[in-house]
Order: sequence, then C-alpha cells, then structure tokens
Amino acid sequence: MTQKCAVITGITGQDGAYLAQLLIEKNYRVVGIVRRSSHFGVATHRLDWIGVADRVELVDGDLLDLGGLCRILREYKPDEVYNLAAQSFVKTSWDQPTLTAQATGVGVVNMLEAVRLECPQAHFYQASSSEMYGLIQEAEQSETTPFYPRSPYAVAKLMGHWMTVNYRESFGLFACSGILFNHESPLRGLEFVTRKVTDAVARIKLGKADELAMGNIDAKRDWGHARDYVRAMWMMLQHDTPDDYVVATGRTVTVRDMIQVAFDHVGLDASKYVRIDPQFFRPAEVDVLLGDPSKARNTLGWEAKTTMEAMIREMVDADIQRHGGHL
Ligand code: NDP
Ligand code: GDR
Repeated sequence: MTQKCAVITGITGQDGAYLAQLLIEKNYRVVGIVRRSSHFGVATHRLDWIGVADRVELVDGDLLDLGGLCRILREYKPDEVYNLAAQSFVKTSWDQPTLTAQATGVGVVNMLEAVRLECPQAHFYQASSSEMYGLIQEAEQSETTPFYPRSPYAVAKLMGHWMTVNYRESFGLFACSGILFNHESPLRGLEFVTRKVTDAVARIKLGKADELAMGNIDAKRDWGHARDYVRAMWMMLQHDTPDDYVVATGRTVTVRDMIQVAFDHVGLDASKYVRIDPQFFRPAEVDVLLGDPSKARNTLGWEAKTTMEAMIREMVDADIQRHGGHL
C-alpha cells in the first residue's frame, strides 16, 4: 500500500503534536508547516515531549502567505490537510482582533484556496470551535444549534467554519469542520485555564508558589482530552462523505470544580490558595458550554475515552515532574 501524506498547520501546538503522533502510528508521511522565528530552530518542544520530532518533516510557511501555502501543497500533494493553526487564545483576541481575524479567519480561506488550486482531491479538516456558540441558545449544543460568537476569536472561527462549508458546497472539496469543545493535555499552553491550574498546583505542592490567581471560576466547560479529539479529526477525513461534527464529552463542569480536582489530587485545600483577580475576567464571557456528540458517535463511531478527572490528574503529575518533583 502506498504511504499516505498529511500536511498539518499548527503542528507546534498541542493538537498538532497529538495528531502527528497518531498519524505516524498509522504510517503516514507527516509534513508540518511552521512559522519562521528569529529564535534558533523551531519550537519543537511538544513534538519532542511526545517523541515524534525526528519523524516529521517541517517546512516554513504562514497561514497569511497564500503563495507559500500553494507551493507547499504543490510539492507534497498531500492526501489529507489538517488546518490546526490559529491565534487560539480567546482572551488575546480582544487585544489583537485584527491579527486574530487574519490568522484565525482569513488564514482558513488561504488554506482552502491553496487546497482548491493545488490538491483539490485532498481531504481537508478545519479546526472549528465550540466558542462559536457563545451566548447559548440551546442547553446542549449540536451541529444544528445557532451560533452567537462572543469574542473576536469566535467571530473569526465562524468565518473559517462557514468558508469550509462554502468550499465544500461550491467546489465539491472534501472539507470537514470539526466543532471541537475544550480539550486539554499535559501539552496545553500555560495560558489556558486547565494548564494554568495544574502548573500552579504542582508548584504550590513543591513549595515554589503560594497562590493561584483566577478569573471567572463559575464558567462551565465540556472538557475532554486532546489525544481523544485528534482521533475524531482523523475519523472525519476517513468517512465516505465530508460533513461537520461536534466533538465533546457531553458533560459540563465549572472551573471551580476542575480546580478542586487538581488540588485534591495532591492533598491540598484549594480554598487556602485560590484568589480571584479581575485581570483574568473577559470583556464578554461564554458562561457555559455542553456539547452533544451524538452525530460523531453514531456516524463515525467516535467517543471520548478520558474523563476530566483522569485528565487533570495526568496533567498535575506531568507538571510535578516538569518542576523536578517525584510522583
Ligand atoms: P495552540 O495554540 O496550541 O497551537 C496553535 C498553532 O497555530 C501553533 O502551532 C502556532 O504556531 C500556529 N500558528 C498560529 N498562527 C499561525 C500562522 N499565522 N501561521 C502558521 N501557524 C500559525 O492550539 P491548539 O493545538 O490547542 O488548537 C488547535 C486548533 O484547534 C486551533 O485552531 C484552535 O483554535 C482550535 N481549537 C482548539 C480547541 C482546544 O480546546 N484546544 C477547541 C476548539 C478549537 P507557533 O508555535 O509558531 O505559535
Ligand atoms: P476557552 O479556554 O476560552 O474556553 O478557549 P480557557 O481555558 O482560556 O478558558 C476557559 C474558561 O475558564 C475561565 N477562566 C480562566 N481562563 C483562563 N485562561 N485563565 C484564568 O485565569 C481563568 N479564570 C477563569 C475563562 O473565563 C473561560 O470561561 C479554549 C481555546 O482552546 C480555544 O482556542 C478553543 O476554541 C475553545 O477552548 C473551545
């Protein structure tokens, strides 16, 4: 059988690392598009951590540079293209709305154009987001729930989502949009709430910190594990027909309860360390997210395997080890 080739944008991020690992296990040739930086080398620490840095091919490219994207796709002629790159931190999107619109919104158009021009047979995955639901209009969000984005990030993601649907319907591309709810792992960026908590809990346990400053801990999220969610991305592109899918656990938990799980795991009392700090509140909040993954389960046979509790414990343990502690 000939080896399949996949191009991944955002390969240096959390999902990029887990997806690269999954595809390498499946014997794909994996090509990752990385942004040029003035720092020496590429930020491959996540790929190193997961053990695939020497198994992926990295090429320079940026979502904002259509010509470069076209040249990469022309050269590699991939079977599958996963567009994971984005300015992905919601809070930053209010400080950098234009950049977010460009990378997270227009960047998707560039990728779709590059695929249409250079490898129209390729199966395309777009990393859409539950943030597009924003101001919730249905208790459980499915593929048919109306969108009401509440941040520049979510508005940009909505553009990418509808462009993906539009290119599928207009040009017949095999283009799928995965509406993924929050997913985390030991490779999550430190600015996101789960990793901020697990890193702080590890440092507090080791005597290297004495408090955890938080924003709105009443927000509720449907949290799953990135390892499970990249499997859903791959399954979408193996299906007979392209479509859009919600990927979620079907359970929602407050930030407060997630914090509790992390402190309980190391035997500390959360109330002694958590402080509320207004700087971490957002200009507009998404109060609650709860996904209905029925379509992904029934059509793709996908299910989340990892509970929020197991994931948070795994993250705390990984952070304790990173900070030099022993389990
Ligand atoms: P990360 O923030 O960890 O990774 C983002 C990646 O995008 C990085 O590799 C980054 O590169 C790259 N990137 C940013 N801007 C550009 C650009 N202009 N050109 C090329 N590459 C760029 O995100 P995650 O792995 O968590 O998420 C992956 C995708 O899924 C994102 O699109 C995110 O918005 C979306 N998503 C994530 C969810 C989650 O809970 N994790 C849920 C739903 C959607 P660099 O290393 O150089 O910064
Ligand atoms: P989110 O993730 O905005 O849902 O976007 P994040 O982990 O940043 O926030 C989740 C919720 O926690 C509340 N919160 C805090 N958040 C952060 N980061 N720091 C804090 O101190 C803090 N205190 C409370 C937030 O207000 C929010 O309600 C993530 C990203 O990965 C997006 O790219 C992705 O599309 C969505 O998940 C689905």
